Amino acid sequence: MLDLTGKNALVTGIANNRSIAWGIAQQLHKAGANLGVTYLPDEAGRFEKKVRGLVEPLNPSFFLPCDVQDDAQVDAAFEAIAQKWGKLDILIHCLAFANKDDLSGEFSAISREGFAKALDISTYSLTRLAGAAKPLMTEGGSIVALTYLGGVKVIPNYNLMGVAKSALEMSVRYLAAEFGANNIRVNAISAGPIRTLASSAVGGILDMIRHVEQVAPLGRTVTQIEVGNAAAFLCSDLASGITGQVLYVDAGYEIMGM
Ligand code: 0WD
Repeated sequence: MLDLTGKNALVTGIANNRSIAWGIAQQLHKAGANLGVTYLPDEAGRFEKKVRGLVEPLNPSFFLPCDVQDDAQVDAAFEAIAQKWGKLDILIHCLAFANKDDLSGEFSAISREGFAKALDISTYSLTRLAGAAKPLMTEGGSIVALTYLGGVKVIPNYNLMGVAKSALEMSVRYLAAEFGANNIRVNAISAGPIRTLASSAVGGILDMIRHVEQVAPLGRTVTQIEVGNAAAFLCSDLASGITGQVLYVDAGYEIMGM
């Protein structure tokens, strides 16, 4: 039933084999989608080498640098997608950044620069990428962004990223309202805590995971593959009536009051 054969899917945010985006890429591939991958370039080329080797078995149609803070790179990536595929069906937004100092300590100490950078990379980038994807989604489409409970409730140390995720979830709703006329659905997955490069910057991530293991109805946190399965569902025709939603993939933690 879940079939993405012939769908062209752009996956952002793969940093290594722990990345949630890697779990999503594998499950989209398994469901039959053609993959295109963008990575965050750095001067030493570390990411490029690592990520290229990782995604090779999934035969991506292209592998492109795309720092979402750089408009020229975003435009070049979508130009390349238009050339290669003509149409795009799926966009996965799976990236975020905040300075480590802004993920601990006093919330009121967050700097103007730190705030602007975190919101630019983690939040505005969804709108920027969605705007670039829209003209290529000529047969409708599905956009999925990754969020976290810290955008709805106060989670110790999540601090600035909580504001970024809150704004991201609202961006999902505004984009869904605008894109509905083009049959483009926009949703978010709110994932439970998973050990990754990005989450290691959040102070006490292991304590968060232990707490979830004690409290969540399923008695554990989730895996990248489980998030990937939910993303594949949201991108498939099985979810054709779902847009503007935040789907919790968190072993049920969100329903608990204590
Ligand atoms: O517990 C978790 N890990 C959760 C993560 C729970 C709920 C949600 N999420 C979200 C994150 O906030 C993010 O939106 O999932 C998404 C993916 O995060 P991840 O898989 O935990 O983290 P990671 O594997 O580090 O991938 C994020 C990547 C970056 O890695 P680093 O660690 O180097 O920042 O986002 C990319 C980069 O590859 N990235 C960028 N990509 C393009 N342009 C940029 C940028 N400017 N900055 C970071």
